[in-house]
Amino acid sequence: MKLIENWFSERYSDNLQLSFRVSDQLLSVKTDFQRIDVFETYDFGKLLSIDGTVQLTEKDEFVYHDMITRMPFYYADRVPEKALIIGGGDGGAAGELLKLGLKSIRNVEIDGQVVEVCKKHFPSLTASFNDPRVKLVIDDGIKYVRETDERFDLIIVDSTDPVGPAEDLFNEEFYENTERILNDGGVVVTQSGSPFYQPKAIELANKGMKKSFPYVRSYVAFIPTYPSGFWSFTMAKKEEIRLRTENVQNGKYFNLEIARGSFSLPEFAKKLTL
Ligand code: AG3
Repeated sequence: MKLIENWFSERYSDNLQLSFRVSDQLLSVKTDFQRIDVFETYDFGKLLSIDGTVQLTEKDEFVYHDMITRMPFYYADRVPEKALIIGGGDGGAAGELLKLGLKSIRNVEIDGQVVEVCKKHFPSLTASFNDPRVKLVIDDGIKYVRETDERFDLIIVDSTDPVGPAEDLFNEEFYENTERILNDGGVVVTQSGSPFYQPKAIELANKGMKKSFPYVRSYVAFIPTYPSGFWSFTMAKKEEIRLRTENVQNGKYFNLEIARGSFSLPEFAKKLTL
């Protein structure tokens, strides 16, 4: 008989947390940048946590990865060919971009250990790194966008929350550099947190992007394992944000109604974007 129950909790504040009952802790490692843990949960499959915050679970990663790739893909003026991913060491975003037919994907992850951990525990996501169209670079994304001369049609910022190593991925200098290396008609997108619990993230993304881009909009998705289950992303363009509706491939979450409707924000969230 099992007497002890084990739980992993992401703490939102001193008074609130989301807990997953786990059957096993598969790994815990402290890297130069952060702490990485992998748990086997009962309800969501394997769960990857960084510094105590849920990054992905096997059961609901499809929502996040659909929405951080398909939205910018179909809101780019032309079919994107070349993409830059900042973060995304699990390979999930790169995998979705491969499905969409991207010709070249540069994935710049700061922490090589994230990639190693995910290769072991989430091999179906990291499989994208074996595709010759994907080039994985272990480097600081902030420095990378500052120094590169290459141009991209999509720039996807798949980062942790704006505290710790990812903080500077939400500032004006970073967005200014993304503007410089973004092809005309292209899209920059970032995850921008829970409008309810982390209003600062969506505010920072909107303020920062607006300094360099004339068109900026936030959209939302239902991600049950992230704080509040109501998550935002923010995209920026040099041109008007218009949907390409020809040959749209649905994802497991994304479809045309979602493409249009996910920009509909409740009033409290809309205020954070102004
Ligand atoms: N990166 C964004 C996760 C942010 C979650 N925040 C939190 N749980 N407080 C996801 C990585 C997936 N490629």
